[in-house]
Amino acid sequence: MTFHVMMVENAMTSVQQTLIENLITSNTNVINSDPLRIRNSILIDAERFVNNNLVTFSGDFSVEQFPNLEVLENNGDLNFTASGLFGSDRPDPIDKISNSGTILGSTHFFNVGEFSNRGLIQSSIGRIDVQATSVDLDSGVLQATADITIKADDIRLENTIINTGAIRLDPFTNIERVYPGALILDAAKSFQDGGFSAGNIITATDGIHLLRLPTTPSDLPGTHFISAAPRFAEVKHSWASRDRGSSSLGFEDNMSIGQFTLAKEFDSLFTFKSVDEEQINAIYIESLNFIDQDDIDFGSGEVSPDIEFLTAEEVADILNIEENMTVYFATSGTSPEELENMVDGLVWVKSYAGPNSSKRITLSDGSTTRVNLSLVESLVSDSDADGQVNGEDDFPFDGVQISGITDEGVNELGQRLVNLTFTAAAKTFYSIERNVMLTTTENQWETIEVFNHDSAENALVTQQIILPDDSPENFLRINYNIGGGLQ
Ligand SMILES: [Ca+2]
Ligand SMILES: [Ca+2]
Repeated sequence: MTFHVMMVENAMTSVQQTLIENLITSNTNVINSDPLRIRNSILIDAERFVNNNLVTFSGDFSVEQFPNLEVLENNGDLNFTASGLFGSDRPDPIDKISNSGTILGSTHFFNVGEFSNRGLIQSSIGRIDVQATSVDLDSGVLQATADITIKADDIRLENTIINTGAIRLDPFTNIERVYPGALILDAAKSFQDGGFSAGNIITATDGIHLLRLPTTPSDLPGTHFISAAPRFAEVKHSWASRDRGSSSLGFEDNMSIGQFTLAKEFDSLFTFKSVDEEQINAIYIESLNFIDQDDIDFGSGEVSPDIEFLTAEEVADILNIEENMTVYFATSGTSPEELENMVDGLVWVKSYAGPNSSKRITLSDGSTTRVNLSLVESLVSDSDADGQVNGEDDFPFDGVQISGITDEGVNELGQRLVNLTFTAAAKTFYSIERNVMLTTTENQWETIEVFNHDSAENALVTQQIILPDDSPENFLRINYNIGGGLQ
């Protein structure tokens, strides 16, 4: 006897997941578009494996399950309970891994030619180690409960999130527990971050390291690094940038950073050091901030709106910059003048006015210019030396007022000497310029003397200049760099 069943309205849903005992496939290309829950063993003997749905199994992802894998494309969920050994357990790397879905395991080791992650790769217990020729993390998320190492010829970030280590609430004690994770970055040839608006958020609970300058160095203006330190713990940072002094040149093709936030816990210590003891290094940060860990969401990098930045005294307690390392910054929520005074190795580059660190202001002649944000808002610096600090001065960058000019006669070489007296601002570089006819154009002003007022105080100074020839008329003016420095 035979029954025929006719479905009039097909609205059936499955109520029980199907478990597969053993899965064995063998083909050059294997493409999965079904949910595969594997209970016992999986063997995918393919050169190219594409997962568009769900594959879940126990144990490792290793050469035993994927003996001939050259290309892995994951667009779905790839979950396993133990380690992901992606090419790291065999002599040759896997040619290409591209993930736009989710890869979950306890820990991951990648040894790959071309590695790209637009999805999520997460390790629930251990580290993530990526060794590849090229690493593209555009729109991808990497999350590890321990260290993350990315070592490649070329690294590219854009709209990328990397969470190294974790801070989680312990459900039993209701106390936040920190899982330490150090981030190690090592790009041999190039390291790009997608530019100023790239929106990369990179967090770590056990320090951040850049092991070398790539052979084609660039900068990371669109990347926000957030370093959190556990209670009573020291976290170490090293960075391979060249030390170019307090100059905006330090921010050009030198792996400079858009934002760096240090988030402290009770009695934590942040140490910055050079990559090794043989070299002198630096790190250039546009916006460097010091906060309490409670004021930041560690995973997303979101800062509480009513944040209070640490005082310079508090920063001095948590920051340790070693001998052959200098931390340069352009702007900070903590007073830069006080930071410079209180922490050795911390230097404010007030001459730098980058996208994260500047403000467009109008000068008294109506023209506009971009100026370092902390300098404009400073309640300590008086850049035009008119007696009003910048933060309270409607026009903080007025011209130099010359209060005295005297003819000092002729020297033994027959050159005329002139003394100029003016109020010089602290740590500011001046150029004294001459023109022989006022009707001439701007480019006929010539610099005849440069003068660096290196004192930390504004002061009345007298500078003697030598006129270079016996021109019957001499017009003199004094210019200074807004920002004070040479650049
Ligand atoms: Ca002023
Ligand atoms: Ca003024």
